[in-house]
Amino acid sequence: MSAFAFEFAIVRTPAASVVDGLRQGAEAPAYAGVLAEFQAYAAALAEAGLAVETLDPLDDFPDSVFVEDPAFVLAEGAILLKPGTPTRMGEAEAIAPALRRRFDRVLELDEGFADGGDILVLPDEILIGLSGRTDKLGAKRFCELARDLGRKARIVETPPGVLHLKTACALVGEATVIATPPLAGIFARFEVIETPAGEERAANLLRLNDTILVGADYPRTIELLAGRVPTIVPLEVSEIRKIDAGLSCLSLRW
Ligand code: CIR
Repeated sequence: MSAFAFEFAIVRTPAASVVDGLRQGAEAPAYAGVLAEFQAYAAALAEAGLAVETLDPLDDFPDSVFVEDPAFVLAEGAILLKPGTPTRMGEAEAIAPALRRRFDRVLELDEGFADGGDILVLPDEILIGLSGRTDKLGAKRFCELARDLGRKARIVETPPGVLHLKTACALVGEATVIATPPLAGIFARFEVIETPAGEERAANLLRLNDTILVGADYPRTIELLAGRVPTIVPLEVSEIRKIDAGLSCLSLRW
C-alpha cells in the first residue's frame, strides 16, 4: 500500500491570532505572510491531485492552522488526538465535526497526549515519536488505536530539542526517507537522504502522489531530491517557520 497516494486533504485558514502561535524563536510572523504561504500550500495540494476542504479560521486557537496535530487520518478512518500543550488542547474537539462528516470511523485517544506531528506513516508501519508533546501513555494508546484501524505502529525516540518527529524526517519514496543526521539511524531498512548542514528544517517536506513539496530556502536539499519524483514544488515557508512549522503540519491527508 502506498503511503503517499492521497485523494483528499483538510486545511484550515490561519486566524489573525496565528501571529501569537507558539514559537521557540524571538520573532513573530506577519499575518499577511502566513496567509500567503498557506494559500500557496493549499493550491499546491490541489495541483498535486488532492480535493481540498478548507475549514474556517479559529481565532481562539492561534496554532489551529496546523491541522495535522490534533488528529490523525488514514483512508480507513480517523483518530482524534490530544495535543500535548495547553493552548492547543481544544483543537481536537474543534476539528471533530469535520472528521465525523468525512469518516465512518473516528476513534479517540483517551489516554495520555499525542500530536499528529509526531506520527510518520511509512509503507509497512507507522512510527510515533516521543517528544515534548507526545508522552509514552499517549503513544502506546495511539499504537493500539492504529491497530484497530488495521495498521502496525511502534514508538520511537525524537532527538532532544526537536519539536515533533516529523520536524526532522519525512517519507520521500517507497524505500527512501529524508532525515536529519541524528534520526538517520532509526530507518534501518530505508535509503536515507541526510539533510545538508544548515538545512535541517528541510526534513519537514511532504510527498504527495508524484509531487514533493519542499521549503524554497533549502537549495541543497532540493538538489538531492532532483530526479526522484516527476514534480518538486519549492514553497515559501519563511513566515510559518517563525512559529516552528513546516509543510506536513498544514494539512490532514488521506
Ligand atoms: C506548535 O508549536 O504547536 C506550532 N507553533 C507549530 C506546530 C507545527 N506542527 C507540526 O510540525 N506538525
